[in-house]
Amino acid sequence: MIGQLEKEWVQYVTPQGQLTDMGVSCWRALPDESKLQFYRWMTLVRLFDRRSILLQRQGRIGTYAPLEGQEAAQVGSALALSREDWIFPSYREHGVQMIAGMPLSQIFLYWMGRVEGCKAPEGVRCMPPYVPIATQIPHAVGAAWAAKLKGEDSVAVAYFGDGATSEGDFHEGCNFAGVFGAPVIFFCQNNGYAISVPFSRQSATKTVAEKAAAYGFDGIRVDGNDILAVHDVMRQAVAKARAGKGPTLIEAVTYRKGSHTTADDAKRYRPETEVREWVQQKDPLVRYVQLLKAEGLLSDADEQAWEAECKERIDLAIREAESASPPPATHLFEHVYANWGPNERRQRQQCEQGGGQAR
Ligand SMILES: Cc1ncc(C[n+]2csc(CCOP(=O)(O)OP(=O)(O)O)c2C)c(N)n1
Repeated sequence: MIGQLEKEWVQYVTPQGQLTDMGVSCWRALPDESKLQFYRWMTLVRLFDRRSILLQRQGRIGTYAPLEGQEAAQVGSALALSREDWIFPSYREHGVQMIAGMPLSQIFLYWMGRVEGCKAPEGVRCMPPYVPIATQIPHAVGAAWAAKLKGEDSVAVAYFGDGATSEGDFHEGCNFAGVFGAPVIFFCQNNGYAISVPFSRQSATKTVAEKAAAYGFDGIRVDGNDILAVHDVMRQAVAKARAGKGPTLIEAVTYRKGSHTTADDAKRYRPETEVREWVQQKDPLVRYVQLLKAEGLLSDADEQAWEAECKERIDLAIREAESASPPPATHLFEHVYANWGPNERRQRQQCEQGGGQAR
C-alpha cells in the first residue's frame, strides 16, 4: 500500500544510490562538507536510536519511540533550518532535536521520564516532544504568526506523522496559516502507519501533500528516504516562508523500520514482505553511503572512525544522564495543575513527609 503512494514525488537519489536527473545539479551545488554532514548526522541518529532500544530493554530508560528508517527525513529537514527558527516536534524527532542543539544526555533524560529532558538549553528554539497528537501544529502556527507580526525573520516548523492529519488541530492550523500567510512549514513524515492504522484508513486522498490545496498554499511530496531531496525541498520552503510567501506542507514519504514504540509489536499488523522491501531496499542511510562512496567522498575506514566517535559520544551522554541526581517525587505534581485541589494538596504533603525521593 505504501507502494501506491510512490507517484509524483521529488527524488534526487534512487534507492540504489544513484543521482536522478534532478539530483545532479543539486549535488554539484553542495559543498563536500555539507554532503558529509548529512552522512555524519544520519549515522549518529541511527546509533543513538539503536542504543536507546537496548537501554529500554535493560530497564535503563522508559518506553521509547524508535525512528530508524526516518533519519533522512529528520536530518535533511532540520539541517535546512537556522538557529532562529522554531521547532515543534512530536515524540519521534530525536534526530531533529539533536540538530537543533539539544544535548544527547537531555534526550536520554526525557526518555528516563525526567522533566530536565524537556527544557532546551538557552538559545535552542526547540519545544519539548508533543505526545498528544497534532497539538504542536496550532502552536507552531501561532509562533510563526507572532514572528511575522514582530517583523522577525524566523520560521516555525511543525513535525508530525500521517495520523496527525486526522486531527482537528491539523486542519485548524493549516487553515489559519493559509489565511494569515504565516511563515510555517508543516512537515509530515508519512511513515505509512499511525500505530497499527495504515494510511489507507487514515485518509481518502492518496497523498497528504494534496490536502494543502484546500488551504490555499503549496503541498509537495518528497521521497523521505532521500536526504538530498528532503533537504532541498525544505530549503526552498524555508526560503519561501522567510520571503513572506506563506506556508508549505511537505509530505516526506518514509517508513518506520521498527515498532511504533518499544511497547508495540509491528509484526502484528505489517506484512513481512512490505517491511523487508523498505528495510532491505530503501534504507536512507545505505543509499546515501553508496552515493558518497561512489563519488569518492567516504571510505570504509572513514565510516568505521565516525561510528566509533558516535559511540563514544553516546556513551558519554548516557553516563551524564545516569549520573543526574534522582528527582524529588514532588516533581509529579509540578506543571500539571495551575490550582491544586484538596486531593493534590494532601497527596503532595504525604509525598513530602515520605522523604520526597523517587526510586
Ligand atoms: C490526541 C491523541 N490521540 C491519540 C493518541 C494515541 N496515539 C499515540 S501515537 C498515535 C499514532 C500517531 O501516528 P502518526 O501521527 O502517524 O505518527 P507516528 O507515530 O507514526 O510517528 C496515537 C493515535 C495520542 N497520543 N494523542
